[in-house]
Amino acid sequence: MTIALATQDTEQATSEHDRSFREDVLRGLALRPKQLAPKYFYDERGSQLFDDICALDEYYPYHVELELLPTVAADLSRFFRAEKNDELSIVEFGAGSLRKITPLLNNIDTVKNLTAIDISEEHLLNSCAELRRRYSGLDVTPLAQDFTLPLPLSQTGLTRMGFFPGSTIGNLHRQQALEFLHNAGQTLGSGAYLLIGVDTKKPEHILHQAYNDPRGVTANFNKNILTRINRELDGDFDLMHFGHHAFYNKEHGRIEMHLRSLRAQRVQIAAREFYFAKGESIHTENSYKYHPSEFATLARKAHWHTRRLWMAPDDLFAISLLQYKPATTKIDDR
Ligand code: AVI
Repeated sequence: MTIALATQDTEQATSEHDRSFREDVLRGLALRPKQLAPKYFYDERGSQLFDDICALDEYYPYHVELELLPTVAADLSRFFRAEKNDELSIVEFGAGSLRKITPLLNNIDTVKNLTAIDISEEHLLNSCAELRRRYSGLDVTPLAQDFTLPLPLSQTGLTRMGFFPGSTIGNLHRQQALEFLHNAGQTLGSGAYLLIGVDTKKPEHILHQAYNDPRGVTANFNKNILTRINRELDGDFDLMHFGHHAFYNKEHGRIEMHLRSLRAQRVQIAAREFYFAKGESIHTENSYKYHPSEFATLARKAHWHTRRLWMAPDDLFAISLLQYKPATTKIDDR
């Protein structure tokens, strides 16, 4: 049975993941400036905190994309009919709570199966179980893995469409984003589609509010990475002595999140000592914002061609349908 097999496979992946977590943390905190990879935010608690962020009015990317998706899905349904793609297989990268898939499943009646990939296993299994209850005819396979890597997917004979909502691609550096797009192309195959949500450049005060909510949910999400290090790597971070710091870096076109040491302090992790000067920060996340044309150029470098583009009101968010054509095959590139 697909689900049991996928779960078995993930056991090995989980221990590899634990090892790389330790190595990445020790390496990242030895760098100047210190840094931690944002993928490590998402343990069970971190995933829950991210869901809480999505419930905030200030965090517009979530609401704006969700409001746009039914229109996108209705257009897609027509698009695939016109392209004579009868049945669809969707692969969601970084599936999380699987809430964004609902407008697609409600509007496109040709989706036969869904492979949901996410690094947070427990959260993923719960979300998949819920989805199976709601869509009884849908074949749902969870894969608890790092979605940025190429994955061997079994052949279905159906038209494949990757789904990467939420502007999670913004959390990757440009080079990493290119690698992701390249790997997604390898995973999905030539001719496959990718529906991707990308946050846009916009007035700074909107961005600032989205990453500095007054209730401090984003601050807790940021600090949770320290709690995780304490628990999983025998660390002794005192969360009271670190502050959340998020700002828009105009030169790089990205929101940066940091954890700032509020005093000079020493921290032990996995029997190693790290010194923090007062005001020194750990860079925990980038969230790149793209003009749609900037993103189309990036995607094309990885052989993904823009077939459709939907913009949210006030250009607050963009959703693109890309198609993968790695060789010389010509496609309609409107
Ligand atoms: C998951 N990702 C797209 C979010 C973002 O906006 O970059 C993560 C996040 N960080 C702080 N708030 C939300």
